[in-house]
Amino acid sequence: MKDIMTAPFMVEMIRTCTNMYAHGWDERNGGNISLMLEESDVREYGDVNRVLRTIPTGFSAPTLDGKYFLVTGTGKYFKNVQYAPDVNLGLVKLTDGGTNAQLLWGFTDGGKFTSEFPAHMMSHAVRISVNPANRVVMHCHPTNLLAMTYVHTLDEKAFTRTLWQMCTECIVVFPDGVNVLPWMLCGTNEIGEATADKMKTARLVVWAQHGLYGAGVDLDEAFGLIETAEKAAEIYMKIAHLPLVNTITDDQMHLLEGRFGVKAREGYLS
Ligand code: 2HA
Ligand code: ZN
Repeated sequence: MKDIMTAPFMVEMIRTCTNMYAHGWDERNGGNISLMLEESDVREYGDVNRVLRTIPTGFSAPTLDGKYFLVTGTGKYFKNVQYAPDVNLGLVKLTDGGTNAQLLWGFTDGGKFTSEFPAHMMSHAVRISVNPANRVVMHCHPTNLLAMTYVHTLDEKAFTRTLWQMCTECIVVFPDGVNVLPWMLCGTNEIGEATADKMKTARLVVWAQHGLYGAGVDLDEAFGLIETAEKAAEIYMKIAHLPLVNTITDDQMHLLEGRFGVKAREGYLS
């Protein structure tokens, strides 16, 4: 049996939390990540073969029954994950139609998974139905995207088009665009359901005046999506108050679609 601290999924998770903190996206206990794993990913790590505790989830997610998730803990700081992964992270297996989570490793101080677990699990259920390879849901508080939700319309098409216009590669990285939720109370099943609904058509979902959700096939993809959208928002916040002299036109966007083999969200380009 191998030490779980050497597992590639653990190493990547710790590096990602550390990197997100370094980007300033996860102040204090802000942000949370869940990484879906299969039994085949975890079974060679001896530490995960017995149930330490069973934690009710407060929702049901039948399609995720039997899935394993490495997830950040509620109230835990991304800053600290690298120093005490076994306190700040947990490995759980969903059982009983997703209504219970068996803790197999981590949360050694008696803690539990993120308060945003419903939004994560409901989003996973939607994303694997769109793309069976999806494994990651990531939430954070990127500064410029958050700032943008105070000064830009929250209309999804307009929001997406603005981001696409800020950097040439945006339309290539997120041709599906960015969906937007108005301010809602976080940590609830309601925001979880609303987020999951938005995840049907895009891998990025903005929570106005709060932050961002990203989904991807691995930690790199989800991180890269957020990083690219945040870069675009940063440029927007630098130029929004200045006269706009140039932009990327829709004709140029169509050239990018052809060159990179992507298709922009239906109806978003003229
Ligand atoms: O986990 O970011 O949305 C802290 C949060 C809640
Ligand atoms: Zn948050």
